[in-house]
Amino acid sequence: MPRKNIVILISGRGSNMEAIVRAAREQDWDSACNARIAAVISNRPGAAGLAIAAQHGIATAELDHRSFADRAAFDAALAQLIDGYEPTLVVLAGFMRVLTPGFVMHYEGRMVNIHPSLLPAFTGLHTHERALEAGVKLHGATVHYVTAELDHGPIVAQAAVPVLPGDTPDDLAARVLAQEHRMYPAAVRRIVDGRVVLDDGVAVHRDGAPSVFLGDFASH
Ligand code: NHR
Ligand code: GAR
Repeated sequence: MPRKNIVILISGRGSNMEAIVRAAREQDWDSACNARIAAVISNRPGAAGLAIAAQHGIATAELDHRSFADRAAFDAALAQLIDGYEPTLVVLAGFMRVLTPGFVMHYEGRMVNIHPSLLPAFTGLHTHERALEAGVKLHGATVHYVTAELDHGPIVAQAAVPVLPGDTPDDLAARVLAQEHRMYPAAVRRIVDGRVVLDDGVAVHRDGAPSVFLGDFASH
């Protein structure tokens, strides 16, 4: 069977990408599920995550969205770059550009994102700040398939954390991020293993594998 290639798209720090790369190495995805991280691509030149990926010996590429006339032109070039790696799965990890419907359709059922909220609450940007303003007591992150409608695709897994009195957006973001780093590698592996299937717009875990991740609630 041909090797399953995972292509990760980032825009910045790349800590979720790094968590996936580390899990792939520690769990030997190469032998365990015939999968490898084929490339890490950033739309922002010099993104910190690119250096991390390179240190792990992974192919990297930069595609600056500012050098393209419009979103469609950027997305066409991005798809060409990605398809050079013959991806089984495209993973958005802190990727900050909205993707056009044509691009999304091309990767339908084989592209996932991690969004820093418990969807369907708080789609879009500045989620931690908005969660604090809304006074929610639970917050978290969601792994979902990417569809044309922003942050609305089928939900693969969710991680919940408590919101604590006095939290700043940064405090909350850090608590959520720790759970993202547990959840995203596990979710990607399950998808690559074929253990997640889409049934009428709902992601179903075939072996009952956990799709819920909980932060530390012990003291709250
Ligand atoms: N594209 C589609 N079609 N559907 C989704 O669900 C997508 C997507 C592209 C990215 C990630 C998403 C998130 O998890 C994601 C999901 C960027 C923006 C945004 O408004 C919104 C949501 C997400 C990512 N970006 C600005 C833009 O004009 C730029 C902001 C910036 O550069 O800082 O593209 O939250
Ligand atoms: C993560 O919290 C991710 O959920 C969020 O940005 C952070 C990226 O961190 N994604 C979005 O906000 C997408 N709009 P990372 O680059 O260290 O993985």
